[in-house]
Amino acid sequence: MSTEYTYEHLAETAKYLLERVPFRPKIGIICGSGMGAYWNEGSLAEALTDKVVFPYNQIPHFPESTVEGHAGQLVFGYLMGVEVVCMKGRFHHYEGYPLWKCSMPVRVMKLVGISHLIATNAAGGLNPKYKVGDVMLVNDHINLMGFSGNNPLHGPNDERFGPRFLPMNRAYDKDLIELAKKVWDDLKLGPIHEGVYTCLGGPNFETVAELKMLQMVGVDAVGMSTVHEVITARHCDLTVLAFSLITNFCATNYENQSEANHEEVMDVGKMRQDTLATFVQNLVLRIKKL
Ligand code: R1P
Repeated sequence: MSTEYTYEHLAETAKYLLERVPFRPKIGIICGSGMGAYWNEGSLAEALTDKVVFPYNQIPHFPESTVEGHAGQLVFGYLMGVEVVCMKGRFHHYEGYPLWKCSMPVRVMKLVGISHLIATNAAGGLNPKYKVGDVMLVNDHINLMGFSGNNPLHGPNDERFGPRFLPMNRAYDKDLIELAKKVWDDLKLGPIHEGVYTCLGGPNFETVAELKMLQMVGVDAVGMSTVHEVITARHCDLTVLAFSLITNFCATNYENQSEANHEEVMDVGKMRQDTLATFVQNLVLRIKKL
């Protein structure tokens, strides 16, 4: 973590929030582009009761959302009676933020008391079995930006957050994946996938050659987030579940005339928001019982 935000800075942020929220959340939920980051009506954050809402620009030491139309709110509340905190919108590297800044809210959520993190994202499907609107539980990732040393944990390590060196081979909790599959099946929501996610820097979508390469190395879904948040979450010992909503299918040949665009990503998110909200509501109920 950069020395710009010390443990004390983030403890100050957590104190500010805790002084204004009458309960402690158990589960943190990052609502990405496919889950109401950009809209209110029908979004998961809207379903919370007894909400306490903090616009990001009013939280001490928090970055500001720069994506147009991006809500940028931290919402505390109850989901099916379970204490949660939702990030309504996240920070991306392409907005100009270093990765440690993109993922600092994960540390803040840890400091306000969460033990579990549910990270959601919108992603392009590379696995030919996937269809637009499908959900993929992330069972692993490839930290491509990390290959060149761009890592949220780069810089001095503060042991109060976690160790200098950390394993990542069990980053996505197997029990939570099984629980999520069971919840999905019990709700009879159709097929659900498990696969490998990767994050590129964005903001441009991928070239055909890049997508072909990613497919070759075993990537099932590609986006521009989540990986650095999960690294930061595992560093401070949070139990992690992540899933991708497949919002577009990646063109891996030059004959395909379709072009990825953000409007399509949001449209598919809106189309699937009720299903995903039902899924997450039932999931948090089950996690609470663990
Ligand atoms: C592109 O449409 C946007 O959707 C995804 C990409 O990362 C990018 O920001 O958003 P989330 O990963 O925040 O869901």
